[in-house]
Formats: sequence, structure tokens, C-alpha cells
Amino acid sequence: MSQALEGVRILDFTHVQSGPTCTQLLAWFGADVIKVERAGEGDATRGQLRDIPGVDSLYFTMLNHNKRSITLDTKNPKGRQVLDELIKTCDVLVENFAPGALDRMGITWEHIQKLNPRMIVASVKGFGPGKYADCKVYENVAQCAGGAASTTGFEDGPPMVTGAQIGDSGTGLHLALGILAALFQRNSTGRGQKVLAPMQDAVLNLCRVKMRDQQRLERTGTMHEYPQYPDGKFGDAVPRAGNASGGGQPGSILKCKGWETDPNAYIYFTVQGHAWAPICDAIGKPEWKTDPDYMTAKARQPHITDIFATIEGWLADKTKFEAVDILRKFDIPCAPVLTMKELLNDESLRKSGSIVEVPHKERGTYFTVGSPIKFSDLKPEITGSPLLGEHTDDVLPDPATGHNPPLIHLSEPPKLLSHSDARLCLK
Ligand code: CAO
Repeated sequence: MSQALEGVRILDFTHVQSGPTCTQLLAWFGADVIKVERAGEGDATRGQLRDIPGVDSLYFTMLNHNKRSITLDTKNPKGRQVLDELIKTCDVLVENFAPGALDRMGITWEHIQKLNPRMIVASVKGFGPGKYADCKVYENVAQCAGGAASTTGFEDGPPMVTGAQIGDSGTGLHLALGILAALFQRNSTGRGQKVLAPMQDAVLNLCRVKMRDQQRLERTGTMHEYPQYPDGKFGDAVPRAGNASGGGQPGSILKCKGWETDPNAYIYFTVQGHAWAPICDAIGKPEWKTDPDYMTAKARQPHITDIFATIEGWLADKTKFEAVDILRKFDIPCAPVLTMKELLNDESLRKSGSIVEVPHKERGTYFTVGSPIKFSDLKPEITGSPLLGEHTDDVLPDPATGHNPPLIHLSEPPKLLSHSDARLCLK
């Protein structure tokens, strides 16, 4: 079975997390991703947060599967020459250098256009055009700049960043989508284009419900689903909502048996409007079904905190798993708060390929997150990340002859199409 992006060749100048997430996705789906790194250190994450001395860190390996790695000094004239040849033969250049770094290497948009007008140049930057365009940015900086931190956490605490890497991986996803759209558009225009995914904008996009709430707040001065309602005060900006659901259905994190000693003995419980009767039955409060104070969502809202307290009483002698097993029988949307340890050993995720064990040449096998996107035909097969420069000899010219073998030489005779065939396929 061929892979969806077979024949698409990506020149991968990405590092750390945001860019590598993007190119890893494309590699999973069949693109030939050639990661260009500096000799010596390579991508800084190879050496960061190491758990085995001298071996590529999980930080690196888990973001760079299915790629090939070459080392190239792009500031050296010979390296630049080689790079120019690579630009001629690739479809997409992806980068997340600091603003201006690509230009400082001499790889300007105009230069790329001259060499390969079909090339798509895709970038992650911290900010889009504007007064912060020159700033370097990391994950939590983006979470603060994009509205996530001011709207996360509890009312009486400071702004809070979230563990989900919405700034880095979130932006990588956005960029991957932009690249696919540009490849598709190239079919009709024959031209490449620039694609930019600023991290601030990507985080904002993921926080769009909070911008919805800002406008609701400005119009009505209140929001009934927030914990500040009815007794607390609203200011002029969307407040932090703790664990309130943020959607049309009230919800909260509730304590289960053992919460006193287990920091994750909790479930998320959602009070879906039409599921009110089953909720009452499930928690042993059938009288609430006909009580006017509880019958409608509007009637319930002023005492939603007491309702959750009652449900917590019902949960007191049940583990999070026991509780969820009961509640799911009543079709109540809920979940145990799962730890990474529990997820790593989750049978369904292992079976579906969302958690996979991957071999690595130096570290042995380890677990990683496989493709969270499932297809009926395409079956992404996750392979180990490359060692630094592992494929330099396959991809670059033989130093002895200078120009042979061909600059792009596929040593493993894979299912990959030749470059010209691939281009025809993309037309
Ligand atoms: N050969 C020669 N030089 C190379 C090279 C190569 N193969 N690869 C990189 N370099 C050079 C770059 O050209 C740059 O040189 P100049 O400073 O002279 O232009 C230098 O290495 C460092 O690149 P950088 O500025 O991108 O790296 P940094 O560690 O200083 O900054 C980061 C890292 C992430 C803050 C910055 O790249 C950035 O803001 N990127 C955009 C936003 C982003 O993606 N952030 C998310 C990162 S994940 O949390």
C-alpha cells in the first residue's frame, strides 16, 4: 500500500519542538523528510533532558521519527552549494529558526524562487508581522502571548500554562495543514508559496472559545457557566474558569475514593442537559428529575456547585475507574483523570497504534505516541529517529568525486517514486 505523501520531498530545517512536530507528521504520512543539522551538536534537543548518557534524548527521538538526517554547514560556501542543489530537488522547505536566520544564511525567498519556483517555504515563528516579529519564542511564551495562560488556572491563582504543548505541537499541526494546502494549490498554479504559522496565532486559534467569551462578557457583563457566577465578580476580561467546562454543558473535576493520597483520583463529570434524568438515576437522586429547582439547566445553574458536591458524595466510595464504568452505562460523558503511567499502559491506545514501541539504534526500544489520526487505507508505520548525520552519505555527493552519486540518492530502494514521477503525481 503506497503512503499518502509518497514522492513529496521535504527539506527539514526544523529544530526543538514546533517545526519537528510538523515534519514528523508529514514523514508519518509518507513524505521523504531530510533533516538538515549542524555537525557536532545537531538539533539541540538531541542532548537535552537525556535519560541515557551519550544517547539521543527521548525529547529528540519522539519528535523526529521516520526522518533522515544529514549534517551540513549552510554558512560554508560549499555547504551552501549543496543546499542549493537540495532546494532544486525538494518540494517543501520547513524551518523554525529565529526570525531572519534563513535570510542571514543567504537562503532568501527570492533565491529559493530562482532555484525552484515550485518550492513551498513553510515557517514557524513566534509572532506574525508586527512589533514582536523579531522575537524568539518558546512554548510557554506562546501560551502567554496567545491567551491560554490568562484563561487557565483558578480564579484566585496566577495565570497558568498547560502541559499540552499547544504553542509548539499545536503550531506544528497548523503548519502541516498549511503545507498540505499549499501542495494542493500548487497542483493548479504550478507555483510554490510561503506558509507562515506564528505560535501566538496558533495558540489564539486554539483559544477561540475564550475570545467568544470575551465578546459575550462585553455584551452581557456575566457568563453563567463560569464559577464566578452568581456570587463572584466579573472584570472586563475573560477570567480563569478553574475546571468549569467552558462549553454549553456544565462540568467539573470531582474527587473519587482515595483522592486524599492519590493526586489523580478524580474524574471529569459533564452534566449534559438531556442526560439529566440518567444522571439522577445514576447517583441515586431520582427526586431531582421532577424537582423544579433541578429540572432545567437554567434552574440548576445557580446551585451547580452543590450538585457537584452531591455527586462527590456519591463518588466517595468508588475509584475513578469504578465510577466511570457505572456512569458510562448511563451514557454520561465522563472520564477518569489518567496519568501518563496509565496511558502508557493503555491497551486500547496500544492496539490502535496511538502508543507504539519503536526500536532505536542506540537506546534500544522505547514508547512513543503514534499517529493520532486514523485512516482506512493509510497505515502510518512509525520508525526510529535518525542518528545525527546518519544519511549524509546517502543524500549528499561523494566527497571523493564531488558530484557523484546524484545529490539525492535513495540508498534503501524504497517504495518511493523518483522525483520526476512524484512531481507528475502531484500535478
Ligand atoms: N549550518 C550553519 N548554521 C546553522 C545551521 C546549519 N546547518 N543550522 C542552524 N544554524 C544557525 C542559524 O543560521 C542561526 O545563526 P544566526 O544566529 O547567525 O542567524 C543559529 O544557528 C541559531 O539559530 P536560532 O537562532 O534559530 O537558534 P536559537 O537556539 O538561538 O533559538 C529558538 C531557538 C527556538 C528560540 C528560535 O529558533 C525561534 O524563536 N524559532 C522560531 C519560533 C519557534 O519555533 N519556537 C519554538 C521552538 S520549540 O519550543
